[in-house]
Amino acid sequence: MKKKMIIGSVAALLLGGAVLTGCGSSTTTNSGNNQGAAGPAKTEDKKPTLTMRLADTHPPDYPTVLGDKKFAELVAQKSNGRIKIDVFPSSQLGEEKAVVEQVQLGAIEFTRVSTGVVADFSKAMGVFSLPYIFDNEEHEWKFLNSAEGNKLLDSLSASRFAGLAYYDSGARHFYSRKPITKISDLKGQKIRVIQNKINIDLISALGASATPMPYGDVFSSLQTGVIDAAENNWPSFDTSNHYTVAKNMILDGHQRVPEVLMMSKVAFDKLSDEDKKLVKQAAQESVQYQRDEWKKFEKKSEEKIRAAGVTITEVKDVKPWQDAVKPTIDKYRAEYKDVLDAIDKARK
Ligand code: GTR
Repeated sequence: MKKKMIIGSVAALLLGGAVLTGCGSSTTTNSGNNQGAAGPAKTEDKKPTLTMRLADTHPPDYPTVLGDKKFAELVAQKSNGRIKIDVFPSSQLGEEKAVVEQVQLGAIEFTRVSTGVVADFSKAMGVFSLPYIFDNEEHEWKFLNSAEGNKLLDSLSASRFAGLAYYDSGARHFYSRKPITKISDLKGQKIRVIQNKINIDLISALGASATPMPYGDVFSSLQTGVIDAAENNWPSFDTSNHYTVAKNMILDGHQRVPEVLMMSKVAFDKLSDEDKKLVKQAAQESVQYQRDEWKKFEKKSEEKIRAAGVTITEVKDVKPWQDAVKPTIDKYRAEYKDVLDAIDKARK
């Protein structure tokens, strides 16, 4: 009886072993982990063996956060639930600059952030803060999707980040507590900008004074008059509630500063080659979804802000604006020559 049981157990063990071996060989993308090996089981049935965090400053329904969530979903799917990415919206993990520092150290694995913020960490990313380098969305994305655009994304590794994908962020416009219907109205105004030296030069070129500060401090600073003005795209102007205190906007579109989805290089280097590919691919596949959500949200934000009675001045001719900020371009032209040439090339 006893002997029979032992034989039975050995047979079960062998059988189990055979099943496991079979599974292992069919899941080479699983980095030797047998989870997710049993065919098309549901992602949520699997226990993750790697959980990472992704920080975003925007609220849960904002198009960048929707992109982040799509990315996390794709990573879970592609890894059969083995890799889990928890998205933390609404600056839960801190203001952007502090988060980027944490990402650089590997304490936070991912962030979606403006390339305007990253410019303070990677000089190459500063190019996107230069004014009027893109004519429109099409021109911008033609460059971002080009070999040169991808090279720029890869260059983040020199600053200890792994650049995964660009996300859309539309165009940025000025808005103020004071009337602004022409360039000269900006003279003398204290304007909040994302901290980087190009932004500071840009504001000086307009005869105004730049006040860099974290995004989360802008609302109260506008409300109390610590600053007169700020600048951003429609969705941020909307969700930050800045439009309730800065009721004048001018559609000058001085910058198109793409967002970037990036990973800590410390965390990236710990992944197997297959997982590195999987993560990069998931990020790239989330881009179209983010861009579609961006378009819808941008339209809704514009409608909401117009309906709220904000005074909005259209800019029919951007030439005088381009002329006014030309000193900024001139100052940085040599530094960014190659990439500016590639951006010009993408126009044709
Ligand atoms: C937004 C961007 C944020 C943040 C913000 C800012 O457009 O999506 O990541 O950088 O601008 O002005 O600080």
